Amino acid sequence: MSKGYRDLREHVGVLRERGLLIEVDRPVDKDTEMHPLVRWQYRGGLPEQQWKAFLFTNVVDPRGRRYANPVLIGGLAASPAVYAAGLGCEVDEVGARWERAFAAPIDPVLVDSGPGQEVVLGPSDFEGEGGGFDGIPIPVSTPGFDAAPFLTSAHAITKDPETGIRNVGHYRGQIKSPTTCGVMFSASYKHGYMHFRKYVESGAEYMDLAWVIGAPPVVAYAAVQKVGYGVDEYTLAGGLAGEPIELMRCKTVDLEVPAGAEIILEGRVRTDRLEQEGPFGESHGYVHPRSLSPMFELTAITHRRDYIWTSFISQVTPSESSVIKRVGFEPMLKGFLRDTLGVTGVTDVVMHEPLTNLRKVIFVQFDNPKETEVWRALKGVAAFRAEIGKIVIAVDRDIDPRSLDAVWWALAYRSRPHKDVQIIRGQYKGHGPPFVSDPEAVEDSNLLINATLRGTLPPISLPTKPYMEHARELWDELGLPALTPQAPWHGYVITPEEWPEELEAEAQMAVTGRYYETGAKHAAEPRPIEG
Ligand SMILES: Cc1cc2nc3c(=O)[nH]c(=O)nc-3n(C[C@H](O)[C@H](O)[C@H](O)COP(=O)(O)O)c2cc1C
Ligand SMILES: [Mn+2]
Repeated sequence: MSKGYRDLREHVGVLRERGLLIEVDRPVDKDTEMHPLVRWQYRGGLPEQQWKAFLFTNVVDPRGRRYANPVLIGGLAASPAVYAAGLGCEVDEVGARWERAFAAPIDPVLVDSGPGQEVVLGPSDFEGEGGGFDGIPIPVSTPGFDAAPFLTSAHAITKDPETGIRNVGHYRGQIKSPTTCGVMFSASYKHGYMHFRKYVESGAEYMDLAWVIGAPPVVAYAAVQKVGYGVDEYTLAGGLAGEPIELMRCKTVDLEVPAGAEIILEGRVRTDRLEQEGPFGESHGYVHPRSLSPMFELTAITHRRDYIWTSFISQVTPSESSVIKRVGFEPMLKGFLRDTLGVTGVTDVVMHEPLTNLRKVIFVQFDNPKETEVWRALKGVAAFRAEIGKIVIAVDRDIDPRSLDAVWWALAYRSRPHKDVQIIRGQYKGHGPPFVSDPEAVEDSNLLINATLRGTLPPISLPTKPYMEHARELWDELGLPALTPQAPWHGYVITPEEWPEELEAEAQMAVTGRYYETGAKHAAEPRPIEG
C-alpha cells in the first residue's frame, strides 16, 4: 500500500541526502553538552541556510551511563529547508501545502499494528536501573536553569470525554521519576487542558493520555498548529500528506497513535492533584518559573526496536520551535485574512522571529490597499487568537517584511503617527514571562500601524535595474567578494505621477551623452530672481 508521507526515519534519510543532517558519533552528554552544541547554530551568526538537524548516536549522561538509542535535535524544523524536507516539498511550496491541508483535511485510518509497537514494556519493566523514563535519552534543554530533562517533542493525544473527539496537542513534560512526568498546559484554552477539566468535573479518576515521540513529520507539523477546538489534528496531518494517516490502538489506554511512530508513552493523568513543574527555559526567551501542572503516570512504553528519540530545541528564538510554528502559522493567518475576513489586497503575512518569538510582532504586506482593508487586517490579526499581534504593521508590496531595515524605512517615510497609529486596549498578555512586580497583570494592548503609502512618492534613488544587473556581471568578472543582494538593490518608480515623461526623457539623455540638451532647455527658460 502506498504511503506518500514519510515516517521519521525515512525523513532522516532525506535530510541526509539533502545535506541537512549533521551526524555526531563521538560521545555527547545529553544533559550538559547536547543542547548547548546545537544552540550555537542559532547564536553563532550562521545564516538560516546553514541551520541543520543533528543526530547524536553516542549518547552519555553525567552519571556515566550510555544510551542505546540516538537523539535527533532540529530534525523536524531546524530550518525551513528541514521542514520542507519533512513535507516532501521545497521551501516555497510549504504555504500551498498548508492551504491544501486546511481546505481538504483527511480522516485517519486504523490499522491492526505498526512498528511503533515492536517492543511493548509494562510496569514490571519500569522497575530498577534503566526502567521507564530512565532508559530513554531525554536531554536537559537549558543546563544551568532547567529543573530536569523534559519531554520537548512529544505530542499529547487525549479525547474529549463527551464527544470522543481526539486532540493532538504539543506540551512539554518535566521528568519527575522513572514513571511520572508533568503535563504543562500553558493556558486554559489549550485543548488538552480543556479535556482535563472535563475529566476533573465528571469525577473521573484519570484522563488517558498518550505521548507520541517521533511521529511522521506531517503529524508533528499538525500537532503544533493552533486550530479550533474539536479539530482532530490527525485530519490536518492527512490533509498535509494528501492521504490518511495510519493509526494503531494503544495497548493500555483508549487512544490511537501513528503506527509508524518511533516511541509512545502511554499513561494517565491524575485528576486529583497538581504538582509543581519547572523552571524551564521558554520560547518567549526567559526561564519560566515553577508553576502547577497536572501529572502523568506511565502505564506502558511501546517503541520500534531501534527507536530514535527526538528533542526540540526551543527557548530563545530563532529555534526549531519557532521555525516549526512560523512556516505553518503564516499561511494560516493569511488564509484567515483573505478567506474569513475577506480582506482584499493582502500579499503576505510575516511573523517576526528573532528574539520576539512570532506572536508579538506581525507584518501584513499589501498590494495597493484601500485604507479600510488595512485596518480590517490589522484588527483581524490582533483578534485572531489570544496573545497574537501585540504590534502589527501594514507595509506595501515593495517592502520586504523579513527585513526590519525595510520596515523601518516604511515607517519613516510612509506613515504619520498622528493618523496612522491605533493603540487598542484589552490584549491578553499571553505567552511571556510573568511580570514579577504584578504577577496578576495580564492586560496588554495592541499597537497597529499603517505604514502603506497613501499619496505619492518619487522613485527609489538607486540606479535602475538594467544598470545594476550589468554592474553585477562586472562585479563578478572582477572577482570581488560574493554578493547577497538586499532589497532594494535597484531603483524603481513608485508612483508614475512623480515621474513624468519629461524627467524620464532627461534621464535617458543623461546616459546617452546628451545631457547638454537638457542644460540648453533650462537655459532657454531663465527665471527671474525674486525679492
Ligand atoms: C516546541 C514546542 C513546545 C511547546 N510547549 C508547550 C507547552 O509546554 N505547553 C503548551 O500549552 N503549549 C506548548 N506549545 C504550543 C502548543 O503546541 C500549541 O499551542 C498547540 O497548538 C497546542 O495544541 P491545542 O491547540 O490542541 O491545545 C509548544 C509548541 C512547541 C512548538
Ligand atoms: Mn487542538
